[in-house]
Amino acid sequence: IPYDPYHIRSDSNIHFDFSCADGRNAALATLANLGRNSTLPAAYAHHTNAAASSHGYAWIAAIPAAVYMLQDQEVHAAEMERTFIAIKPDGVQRGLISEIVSRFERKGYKLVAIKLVVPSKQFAEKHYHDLKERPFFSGLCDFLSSGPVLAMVWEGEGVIKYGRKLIGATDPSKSEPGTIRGDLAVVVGRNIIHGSDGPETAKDEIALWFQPKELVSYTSNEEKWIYGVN
Ligand code: IDP
Ligand code: MG
Repeated sequence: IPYDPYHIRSDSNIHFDFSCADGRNAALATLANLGRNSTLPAAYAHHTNAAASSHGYAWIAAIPAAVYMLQDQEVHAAEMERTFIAIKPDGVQRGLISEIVSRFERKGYKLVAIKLVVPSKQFAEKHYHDLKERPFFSGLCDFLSSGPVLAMVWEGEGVIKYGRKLIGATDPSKSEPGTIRGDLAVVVGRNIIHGSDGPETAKDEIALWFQPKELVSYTSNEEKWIYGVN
């Protein structure tokens, strides 16, 4: 399976890979087999309950709900995106890890990878390759590699764009109050946090900082309360 950070991976330690259409088909096939002579549409119907118990298969009554849950999860997983967020050495040294992590958590995003690393300067140059023509490039890379960085991947609907909103403008003197930089930083050279600025950079940065197996796909208990349409 090619690496794609936008998809829940099938090699994770959870039981179902809801993003995979094959997974659903396999589940439906299994349900059809379990229902023996009953057709699949009958398994969907809410009132299989009576039919099921008259054949001594009361447990089949649980199947329709399971089918609906599978479908919901699958639709949902298709809309999920992931972004790379890093707390830079200034944020780590200032003890702002829990403050920053909690803002993403409380919003309703899901943490799918996290590690504390001291990147080399060469690695920092790769991360900031877009900025290599800028006068501050070398100093910026020196700084990023000067100490521990908390590297994370967060997942959620619209997390790339809204993650940038939570972070605030690049220059903290212009960041709105209420944003991470607006509330917790003062100058552009020490703006404490990095966030991917679009789908392509998110994909590249996640691949640069994390191995695919470090991304953990799981269903959070809260998801059914964070997402939904009425
Ligand atoms: P971003 O972090 O908001 O995406 P970028 O323009 O991608 O902003 O710049 C990357 C990082 O480079 C910034 O977060 C900041 O640490 C640093 N930086 C940007 N502009 C300046 C500058 O004018 N002087 C010094 N450092 C800068
Ligand atoms: Mg940037």
